[in-house]
Amino acid sequence: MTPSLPPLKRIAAIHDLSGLGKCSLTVALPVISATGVECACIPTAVLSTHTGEFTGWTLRDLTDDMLPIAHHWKRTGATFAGVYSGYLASPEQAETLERIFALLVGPETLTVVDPVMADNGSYYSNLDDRMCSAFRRLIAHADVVTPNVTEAALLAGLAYEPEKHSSAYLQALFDALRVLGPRIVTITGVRPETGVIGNVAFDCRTGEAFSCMRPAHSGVFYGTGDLFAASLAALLVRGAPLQKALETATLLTDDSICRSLCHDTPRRFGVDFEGALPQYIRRVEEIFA
Ligand code: PXL
Repeated sequence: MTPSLPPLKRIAAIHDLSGLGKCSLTVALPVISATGVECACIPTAVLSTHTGEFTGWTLRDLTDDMLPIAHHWKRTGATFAGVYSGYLASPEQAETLERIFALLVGPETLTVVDPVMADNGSYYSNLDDRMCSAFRRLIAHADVVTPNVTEAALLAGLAYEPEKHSSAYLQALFDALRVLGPRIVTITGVRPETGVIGNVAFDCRTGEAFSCMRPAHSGVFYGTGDLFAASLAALLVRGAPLQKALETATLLTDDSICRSLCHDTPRRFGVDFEGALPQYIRRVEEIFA
């Protein structure tokens, strides 16, 4: 049969595999696939659950396997339109990641670094300033970075603002982050006014700013940063314009939160993105129609 479709693009997703709790690879894999991009995975660690609101979780650090996986991939001749990294099991893994980037990133590869380390003003369990320093280094290799407000403040060395985020505050975060080297900075969980929450993006080359806001729901929703970053990475890899990618990734996140509220799913088990995927796929198809 003569091929009539363009070849599928491929992302290497480098993140932990938390078996239960719907975050990291267990959301990145379905969301990247639903965006029409192949998702190859390098797990940084295998955990029984994520580390928020669960106790007694198990963790197996996979540092020793990561580089051999990338070397094997390289030998197969596979190429990567995107490399997307998330949660690291240790700050030392950032060095392994730099070596993986050197192996897998070609001239056309989009690199997306989600500096997963903190939320709501504090570091996740077992993480500290050493992780922040490691991410500062890693971001020098990134085209796109996707911190939440807490992570952006830590990386920028600015105080975390728990309530409203003024445009002056967001500009200060962008100015500090652009110096670290990325081309696009997005910040998630931005609250410009009471009752409103959303995501913003800044193109460091043109100075253009973009935003997508939704009605806020109170409390913490685990895995939503991963959902957003995986969707944004896949949409940008497919060539979506930044504003469209921002909107589509934000709507997927918000729809998933709304569905969890409808199902009354206990927060620590993650958001119900599954039922939001059909509408998401329709939105993706419209972008590339
Ligand atoms: O969703 C972010 C995340 C990813 N991976 C692990 C986590 C968290 C947040 O708590 O614990 C293992």
